[in-house]
Amino acid sequence: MRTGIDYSERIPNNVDLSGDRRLQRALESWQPGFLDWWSEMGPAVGTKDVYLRTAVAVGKEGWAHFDHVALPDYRWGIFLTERDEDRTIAFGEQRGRPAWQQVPGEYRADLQRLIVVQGDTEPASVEQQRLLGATAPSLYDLRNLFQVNVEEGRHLWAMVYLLHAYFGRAGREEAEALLHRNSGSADAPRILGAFNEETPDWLSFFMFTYFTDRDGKYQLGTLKESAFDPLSRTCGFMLKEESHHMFVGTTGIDRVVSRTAELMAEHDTEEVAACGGIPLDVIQRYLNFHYSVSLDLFGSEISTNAANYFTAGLKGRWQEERRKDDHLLTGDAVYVDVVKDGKPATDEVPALLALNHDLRTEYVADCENGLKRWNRILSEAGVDTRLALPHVGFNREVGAYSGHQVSPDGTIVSAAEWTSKRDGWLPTEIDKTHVKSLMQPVHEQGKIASWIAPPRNGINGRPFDFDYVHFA
Ligand code: BYC
Repeated sequence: MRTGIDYSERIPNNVDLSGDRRLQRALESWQPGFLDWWSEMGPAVGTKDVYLRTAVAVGKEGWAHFDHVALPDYRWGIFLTERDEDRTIAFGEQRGRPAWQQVPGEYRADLQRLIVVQGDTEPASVEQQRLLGATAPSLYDLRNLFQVNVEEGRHLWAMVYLLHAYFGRAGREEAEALLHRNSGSADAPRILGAFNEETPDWLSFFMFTYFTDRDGKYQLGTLKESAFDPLSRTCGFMLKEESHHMFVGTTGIDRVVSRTAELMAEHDTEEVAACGGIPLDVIQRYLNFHYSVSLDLFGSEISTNAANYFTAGLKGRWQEERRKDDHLLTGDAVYVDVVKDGKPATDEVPALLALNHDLRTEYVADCENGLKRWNRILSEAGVDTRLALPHVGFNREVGAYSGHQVSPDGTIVSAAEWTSKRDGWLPTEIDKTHVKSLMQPVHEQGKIASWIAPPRNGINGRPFDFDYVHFA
């Protein structure tokens, strides 16, 4: 297999597309629909060019090339990590057998479903972020928005390739449907809840890229373990790109928190709204919202779907090969969250049924790292207030806590108490209006909006005041 990527091809790829004329033609006939979708749903801001990262190889070193690219010339391609001829299945009933290069008939429907759900999230996030370009706080941030969006578009290509190459006519139909569903649409919404929410401002964008893209990291990590080798290799390469998206979220929230702390010190007040900043309690409410809707993306704590996917070898656990057990889990039991007698409690259940809970637990521990960072920034600035993750049961619509009203500290409260306290816990209309009022574009090189600190470093060794974007 070639590892370098040839950009003179209509669809750059490292899967020898030209060796399969039928598949190549099928994907070429999907391409115009994708380009129409991008021009209708991609970033709504006219640019001459943007300083973007493009994948040029899939190896460990030097896989990316940075340059100014005119968006009409941007090329989305199909890139899988290199094939390991000796790869064996790491878990489930077929553990130890060679990884599958084709889809076994009995798992066709389940694998297709997993790929469609994964594929559906990618264009959804681009749709959600469509209007953000008009209010970017700096050229650096605008460039990052474009980077995230073009790569989400590429991740759609990744799933569409699998659907076309391995799932026949049904796969081609699903690939079409991926372009027809739309985030927030009443008639044809995206599949998972969080992807139908709005991302109307940059604080939401940073929260989304911190919390929701991080679900992506964990879900892709489990699909990378899949016995279906092309899916595993596709997700392996997507994960490389994904880490920049989470970096945008992590450092974006760093910079908002820093600026808020700076304004608090300068004006000796927590009420920084009047000084053009975002108060810490507003940041906390945005965090509560994005974390809780992202937790819903893990499905129910107890899930026969997840058990079946695991036993069949379709979807593993986070870092499956590092786990010290039999990778079958038939005799194991674990504790999961339940609600008992009106209180959050735990119950012992077969480990196989608790795999969504297992993955969510890994995710929650990872999310805590962000909180540590942001609280360190506050502490170093001499601010006593701390940000915190709300309880996992807070504001949930999927799983054990759905149907219960849980406060951020984990107490189950009455519907009346929830309603009376909700405005202290989730973003209010006043919060959103204030944040929106701050969203004034800053398009001057080296300048930044009032509500956010500049980044410590630029992209690819460039300074913050680099000309990341040229406008049309
Ligand atoms: N919304 O056994 P259950 C990313 C459905 S993000 C709506 O509880 P299961 C990205 C479920 O489909 C990562 N429906 O859960 C981030 C099932 O329906 P059926 C995306 C939901 O199946 C940022 C029923 O409820 N990738 O990459 O174990 C930017 C019972 O299901 C929801 C994946 O999610 C929900 N939240 O797990 C860009 C990986 N939750 O089948 C990109 C692929 C559950 O009975 N997907 N349901 O009709 C999966 O592994 C699983 O489908 C889920 C659900 C983890 C989502």
